[in-house]
Amino acid sequence: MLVKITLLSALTCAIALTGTPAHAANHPGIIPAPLKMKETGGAFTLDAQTRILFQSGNNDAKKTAEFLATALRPATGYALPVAEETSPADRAHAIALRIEGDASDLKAESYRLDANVDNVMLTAPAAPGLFYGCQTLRQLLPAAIFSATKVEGQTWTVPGVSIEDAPRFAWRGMLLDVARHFMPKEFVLKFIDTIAIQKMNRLHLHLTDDQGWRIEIKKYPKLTEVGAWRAQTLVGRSGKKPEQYDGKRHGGFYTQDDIREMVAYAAERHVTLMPEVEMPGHAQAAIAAYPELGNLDTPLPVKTEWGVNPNIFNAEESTILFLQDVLTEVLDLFPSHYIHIGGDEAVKNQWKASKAVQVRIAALGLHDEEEMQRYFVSRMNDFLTAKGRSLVGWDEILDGGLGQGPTVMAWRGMDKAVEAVHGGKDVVMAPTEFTYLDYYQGPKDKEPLSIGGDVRLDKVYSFEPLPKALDDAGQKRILGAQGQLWAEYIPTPEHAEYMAFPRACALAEVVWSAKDKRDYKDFLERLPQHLARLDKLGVRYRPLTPE
Ligand code: TNX
Repeated sequence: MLVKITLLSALTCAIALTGTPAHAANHPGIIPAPLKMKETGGAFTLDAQTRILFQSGNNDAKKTAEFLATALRPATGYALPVAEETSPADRAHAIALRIEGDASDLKAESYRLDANVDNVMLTAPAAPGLFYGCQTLRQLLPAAIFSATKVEGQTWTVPGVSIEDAPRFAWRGMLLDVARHFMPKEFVLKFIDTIAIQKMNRLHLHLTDDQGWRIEIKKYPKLTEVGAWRAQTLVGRSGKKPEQYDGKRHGGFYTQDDIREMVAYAAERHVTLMPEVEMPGHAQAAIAAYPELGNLDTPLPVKTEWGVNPNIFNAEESTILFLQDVLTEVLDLFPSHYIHIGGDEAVKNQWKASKAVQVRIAALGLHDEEEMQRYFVSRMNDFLTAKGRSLVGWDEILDGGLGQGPTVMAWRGMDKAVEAVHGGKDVVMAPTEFTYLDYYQGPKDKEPLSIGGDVRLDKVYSFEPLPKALDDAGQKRILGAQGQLWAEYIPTPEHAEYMAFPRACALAEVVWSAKDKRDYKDFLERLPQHLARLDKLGVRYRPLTPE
């Protein structure tokens, strides 16, 4: 019996071994692909004696060493003490972290990693780079290192490598729409963790929309008492008649303490949380809470269906001041230099029909409703600039002729990015065609209901963020790119992960890896190893399908 079992396991083992292509086992599947990587032979083995050293007197190195130890302890079960390096001799059988070199611009995020039989050396000019070096080190270990509980019988080897790495773009982001469907704080933390593993550094939180207001504002409590809850939600696709609703109250919001916790958690992972407070459109939840912010005499409920919406903020001075009060609290919570004020899809019919708005347009000496929106945005721009922050808006803020200063998020196409740069603005690329991760990622009849479109993994991977129409100086104004997880048809965290991954893995490589390092075939060979990591993290990604 014993013999039989042994034979059987030997057989299973052999099948498992031959099932893995030889090169995959020793070709570390790092995502995003590093700038330069040389396999140098041999391997470092992490064991019960391994120490994590930080450069003497350097607090950034110490903090990063502690992050690394915390990341490596659960799966290994080792103590991995963090200690100050007193002499180079300490490095024997250790992982040693040092901060040195030129930290200007993108170099602050660069790092160098050398692993050999004796030790692992991680050096970077600044804390972010050192952190990314740690992320690469985690990926060089077996995928089981991402397990939350102790893994028995695993040898923790790091292949001998010499890696030099740095990002291509400074803005490597994801947008999470928590307004259409509220996502619990715990999920947001997990999402931050997952994108940080891929060296992404921005999470754009879409906090307010027609269907929900998700951030506590102390001065205006009804924004969440009323605005965070909708009576029910449309079932199925928008526009399908007869409309059907689920009859279930939906909502939720983050308290200011929740926000502080998320911001701090993200900061430890070198992720900046950028808040978005939408104006003047996508405002119905706020108007439901405070009807005086709207254009109609009749009260409005928090919206229960999807789509572009005529109910926008009015243009009164009191409304502008209300929103500046909101931003004051938002600025206290979010240290992000960039603050997003939306600006998209503001249908102007109510402004056209409103006597009060027309009076205001005339009094301000403006020509039309587009100029009114420009005025609205420029008031927010002045406000944010005075506070040392910078306004970001969707590319509609270009309509009506806004001056220099704000940063434009180009979603309606590459042309919008070119127009913005020619108008003297910095741009974050977010085109629907490549970065809308709420769009279908496979054949429509095989995928869960989604808003539409078709943005498959290869499409995301093929995205080139620098528009050809720009010269070198113009291309420097492209800060980077981000993926959009609009959540009309994403009701749960599980579904959000299904839509985000693996497409966000492809996007991470688009924004981090050098253009000449991008190779879709090679990415697909590395991807299964990365998905094995996501498995250990409990990320419910969309499995790869042969298509
Ligand atoms: C357009 S992108 C929107 C969002 C929707 C999204 C759905 C943008 C600035 N506005 O409000 O959620 O399409 O794909």
